Amino acid sequence: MNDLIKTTCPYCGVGCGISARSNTEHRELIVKGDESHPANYGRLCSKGSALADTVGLEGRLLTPYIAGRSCDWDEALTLVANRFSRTISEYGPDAVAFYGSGQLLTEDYYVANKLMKGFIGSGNMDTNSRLCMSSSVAGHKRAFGSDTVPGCYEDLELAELIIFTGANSAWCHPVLYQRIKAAKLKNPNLKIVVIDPRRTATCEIADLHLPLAIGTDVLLWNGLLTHLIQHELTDSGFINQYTEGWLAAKSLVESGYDIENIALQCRLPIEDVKTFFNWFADTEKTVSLFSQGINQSSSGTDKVNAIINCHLATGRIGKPGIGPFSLTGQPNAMGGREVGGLAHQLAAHMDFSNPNDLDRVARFWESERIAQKPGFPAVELFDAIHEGKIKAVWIMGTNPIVSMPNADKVKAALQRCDFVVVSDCIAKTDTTAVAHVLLPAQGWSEKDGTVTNSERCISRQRALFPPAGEAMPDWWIISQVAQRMGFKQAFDYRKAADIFREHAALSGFENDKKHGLRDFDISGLAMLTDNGYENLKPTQWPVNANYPNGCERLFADKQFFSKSGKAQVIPVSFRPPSNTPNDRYPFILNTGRIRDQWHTMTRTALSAKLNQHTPEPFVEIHPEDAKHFDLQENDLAEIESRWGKQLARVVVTNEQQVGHLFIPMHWSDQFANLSRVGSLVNPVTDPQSKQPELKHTPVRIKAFKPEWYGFI
Ligand SMILES: Nc1nc2c(c(=O)[nH]1)N[C@H]1C(S)=C(S)[C@@H](COP(=O)(O)OP(=O)(O)OC[C@H]3O[C@@H](n4cnc5c(=O)[nH]c(N)nc54)[C@H](O)[C@@H]3O)O[C@H]1N2
Ligand SMILES: Nc1nc2c(c(=O)[nH]1)N[C@H]1C(S)=C(S)[C@@H](COP(=O)(O)OP(=O)(O)OC[C@H]3O[C@@H](n4cnc5c(=O)[nH]c(N)nc54)[C@H](O)[C@@H]3O)O[C@H]1N2
Ligand code: SF4
Ligand SMILES: [Mo]
Repeated sequence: MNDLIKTTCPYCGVGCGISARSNTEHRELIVKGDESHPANYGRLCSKGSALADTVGLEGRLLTPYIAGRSCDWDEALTLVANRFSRTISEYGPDAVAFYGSGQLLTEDYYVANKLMKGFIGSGNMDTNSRLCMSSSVAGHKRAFGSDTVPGCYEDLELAELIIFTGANSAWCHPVLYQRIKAAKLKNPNLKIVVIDPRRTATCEIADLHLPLAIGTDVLLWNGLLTHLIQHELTDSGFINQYTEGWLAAKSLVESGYDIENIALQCRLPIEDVKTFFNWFADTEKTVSLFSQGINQSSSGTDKVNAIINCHLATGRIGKPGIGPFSLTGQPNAMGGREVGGLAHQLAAHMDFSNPNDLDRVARFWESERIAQKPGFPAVELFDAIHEGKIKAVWIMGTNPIVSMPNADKVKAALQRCDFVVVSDCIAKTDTTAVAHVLLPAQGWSEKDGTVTNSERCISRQRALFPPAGEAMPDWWIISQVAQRMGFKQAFDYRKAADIFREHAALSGFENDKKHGLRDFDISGLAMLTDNGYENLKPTQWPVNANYPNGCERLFADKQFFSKSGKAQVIPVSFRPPSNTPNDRYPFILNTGRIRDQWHTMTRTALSAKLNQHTPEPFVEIHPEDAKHFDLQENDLAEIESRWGKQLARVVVTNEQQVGHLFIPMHWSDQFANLSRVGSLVNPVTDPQSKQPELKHTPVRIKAFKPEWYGFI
């Protein structure tokens, strides 16, 4: 075994540190939690612990391919560069697009974004983070003037009330959940509230579970704000000095959000709603954790602001043990926000909405062709491909034929697109199946770079093995194409450290009182030597002259990043989801995750240990509904929406509410036909964030009788 190497887990946004020993000859690996890493202090969950099972060469994409034929790098890169250049010269820059991922490293992501927005000159770079974090991004920008997650993990151990809302952290952020569980054992005063339509594993430590009707979060939080106002429990000193918009928000919630009405519409017992309101009112040290039950909604941005409003109304932000806290999903969801992976962002927390930002980034990149307007967000991007407006697309580190809503349309769009390039580590996925060119990317354990977790902590991922076959780092692949498109100088990177330094320098470029302050500033790392990068310890941004060693908690000084420097209370009113159940589609389909699988299972399915519990797609249904629709446990059921169809095994459980179904997002057509839940999911999006409503689609369900029964 080789010497110990420290790296970071490639799964969830907790961002656990790993200490690994590898045997490069046999591609064997021993992983342990890194005891010195501030995210996990040595802990790992089932997925992190099983990483050694996923690093074999089986199923890997080992060489580039053109139209199913294996080829060398030069031929593939030249073809990609030529086809993109030709499409741009014939149809303009907006006829091409990149679709990236929060599973790319910061360095990869930075280069992809720079090429599309800075040099191709189109805003058409979006990412799977649109499906994941964009409502939080939009909510933070509205409230703080910046996309800031102010708190840190330590706050969870200092809190006396933790609210999990739309977050099943026991399964999705397991090490954070374990930290909270340990904190509760130590501090019996710590109360836990779970707000989730399902009774999830997270409820195991809950003192109160509020199984609200899907999509009604704004009602509940506006109800809380009303309660705080009516009982004079707001912090008027903080509101007057440090916020704007209070009166508008206050007058909006003063009618219609009384507790009886809230309980009725959210379908919650009034006593439980009262308990929640009283606990919040009485507990200064409150952390509100939120994730996809909040973000993936047609009112996702409003849900985020409804939560933040209650924190601003009570001055509960920027203090130890206190704050609204958006959990990031992917290992580098936060890094993607830093580099500007979403189609409306530029880079380094600058975006198209500010002409000064546009000019600044153009000067920094020394580019004369920087895009002038935002590109298409994910759902519209695939629609534009379907309509033939976008004629060449490059997909990197994501599997949209499985993970997008209205996924059959996404598949059809890619099948009819003139030129589809896919960079992946795995040879056979639903998306690689429709690619004209496949580019083999180095995966976790081979690639080198940085990721940023939910608490803004930048950690290194380090190579443990030589690359699989001819796989190359994503940043190298993108830079090589850029160079062949004529942008040699701007993409002449030799190593990941070169890119990191440039990204760090941009974050500090004209980031001052004179030009306007931006929260994301790691200029303190811009001069990092190669050796310094190699040995970089986990560090929380900002890292600059004020915070040379990083900063745990933002907004301690109550300075926000809006024009006035004040936080914004945003008046939000409840809007029900646009597609509601009807006679034809009487159920609401909710979707999400299970403990032992990661997304579309390209990696976790390689581990026998992780696979053993749930071999097939399943649908959870309440016993009453099962009875009414004549479904038994283990039956095969057909679930159908206006958009598509899926087959799944029936699981009858009281954890579901009557009228709701739950199907995990993980299965793809690599496992069986009609396995993708994305086929069913409606493509409705939030008007601000353009994030799709992945947790609310009207569907129907019936027992599936295979046709061949009829023939026997
Ligand atoms: N095991 C595992 N862990 C993962 C992942 C994985 O694939 N597998 N993926 C990672 C990624 S990318 C992400 S984004 C995170 C996601 O982490 P989470 O957001 O915690 O996971 P989800 O299961 O998508 O959804 C959370 C909960 O939202 C609830 N919900 C649905 N609708 C509503 C609603 O209207 N209101 C409220 N309050 N709740 C609602 C659902 O019932 C569900 O239990 O997990 C990360 N961690
Ligand atoms: N119905 C429903 N749909 C959802 C969700 C939901 O809750 N419900 N959640 C949404 C959310 S939050 C997310 S984040 C998405 C996730 O959805 P996806 O991003 O589509 O899912 P993954 O399976 O993680 O896809 C990652 C792909 O990148 C490859 N890969 C891994 N590492 C690398 C690398 O370093 N380089 C390259 N080039 N490729 C790599 C993997 O092999 C895999 O094929 O799904 C979204 N879709
Ligand atoms: S909690 Fe997340 S980051 Fe930590 S080991 Fe598990 S999957 Fe990896
Ligand atoms: Mo995500």
